[in-house]
Amino acid sequence: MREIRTQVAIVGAGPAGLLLGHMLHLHGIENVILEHRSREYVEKRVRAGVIEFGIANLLEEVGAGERMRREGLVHRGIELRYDHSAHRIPLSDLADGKSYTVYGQQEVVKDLIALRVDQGSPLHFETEVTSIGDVNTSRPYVDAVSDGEEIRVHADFVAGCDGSFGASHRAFPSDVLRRFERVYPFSWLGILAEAAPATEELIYGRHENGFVLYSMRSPTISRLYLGVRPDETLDRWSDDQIWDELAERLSTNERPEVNRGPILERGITAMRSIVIEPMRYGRLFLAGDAAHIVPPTGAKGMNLALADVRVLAEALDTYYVKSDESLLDSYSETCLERVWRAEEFSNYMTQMLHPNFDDDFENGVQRARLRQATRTRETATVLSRNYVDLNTM
Ligand code: RFL
Ligand code: PHB
Repeated sequence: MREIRTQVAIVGAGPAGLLLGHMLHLHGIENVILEHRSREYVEKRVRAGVIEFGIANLLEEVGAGERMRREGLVHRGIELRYDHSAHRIPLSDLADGKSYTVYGQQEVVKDLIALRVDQGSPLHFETEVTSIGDVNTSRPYVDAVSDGEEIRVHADFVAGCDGSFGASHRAFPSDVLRRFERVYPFSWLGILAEAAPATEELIYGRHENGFVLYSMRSPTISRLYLGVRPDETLDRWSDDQIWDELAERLSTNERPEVNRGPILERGITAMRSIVIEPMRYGRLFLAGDAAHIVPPTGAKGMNLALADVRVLAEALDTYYVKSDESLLDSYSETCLERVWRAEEFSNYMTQMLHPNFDDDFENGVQRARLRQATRTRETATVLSRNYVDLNTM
């Protein structure tokens, strides 16, 4: 077995693990990142697209925001569509002038990997972490396998940034860990298409057939989603059926519908809310999707992940500089307060925009919520603040 010694072992090279590695590097803290997948796979995985105001500033402050500032699309509002009419929420006007940036998660990941490679810091792809041990001692370790070779990384701390299918939380004893979960009775069918977006701002729609979202990645690439049944499969949808359904759900009396084009990518995502408490056990810290999942309706997942890492990087720096463990001790509590706020907002957006096919009372409540969000300044203000900057306000 090959043995490596470092200060912080990081499991996973998603946005959370990569930003943590970079911030620790800036603080002069040695770290090793272990990633199960290949570099190519990680850089191509199409996921989130919305970056909050404060998180965009964070990326810029740490030197990882240059291309995002150049190529990202700055948005100041969203549109809510229901009952065949369109209502703009002027997010920036209602949230102290703040805006959000549309920039693909895989672009953030590419930028962070490029920085890491330039710095020459260790980042091992195709290296699967199989277990994490001794986390309740001052010498935890991480075991991994790479191309048949076994590796043990000895570290002062372990960061579990291994996402929703990760295994790091298994190192928590079962009587310590609590898991809170809600499964929603729908999934999202998402497409990435080579087509100029027919809208300048994101559109979230509630149609009697289901949820719809019009998003984008660039002036020539659109990203759209349909709410579908939880057991839906892609083979039941031809390209034309997808476009027809999008057009129908987006139709209003006065607006353009969709611009069609070749579909580059498609996928189905189940919708869940999960929180794991606590986010720390001994010297193992969870961050990002490894600790919490939100349904994508509030666009919070990546933002939450990056915000966790900011707290963790500062806590580790304080420990190494001042031998002060107080921020490590408060890490879980500090993060969980914000995590539950994001869970609440994501749940609110999800429940408001996905019609319920079995419960007309619920449908009446949803439409009342939409009217309130679009007609009442106070409600629109809360929605705006949560949408543009929940994680750093
Ligand atoms: P990731 O990105 O899942 O990265 C975890 C990494 O860990 C690796 N891994 C392992 N490595 C080594 N050994 C093991 N045993 C390992 N097990 C796992 C994995 O290969 C992976 O590379 O987690 P991270 O860093 O916490 O980042 C979280 C975000 O990816 C996630 O929250 C967002 O994508 C959620 N999300 C959105 N978030 C937003 O903020 N705004 C959005 O607009 C938004 N839209 C979305 C989304 C997620 C979606 N899907 C597909 C779930 C839209 C969709 C459709
Ligand atoms: C996306 O562009 O992929 C996107 C945008 C907003 C969301 C979810 C996903 O709420």
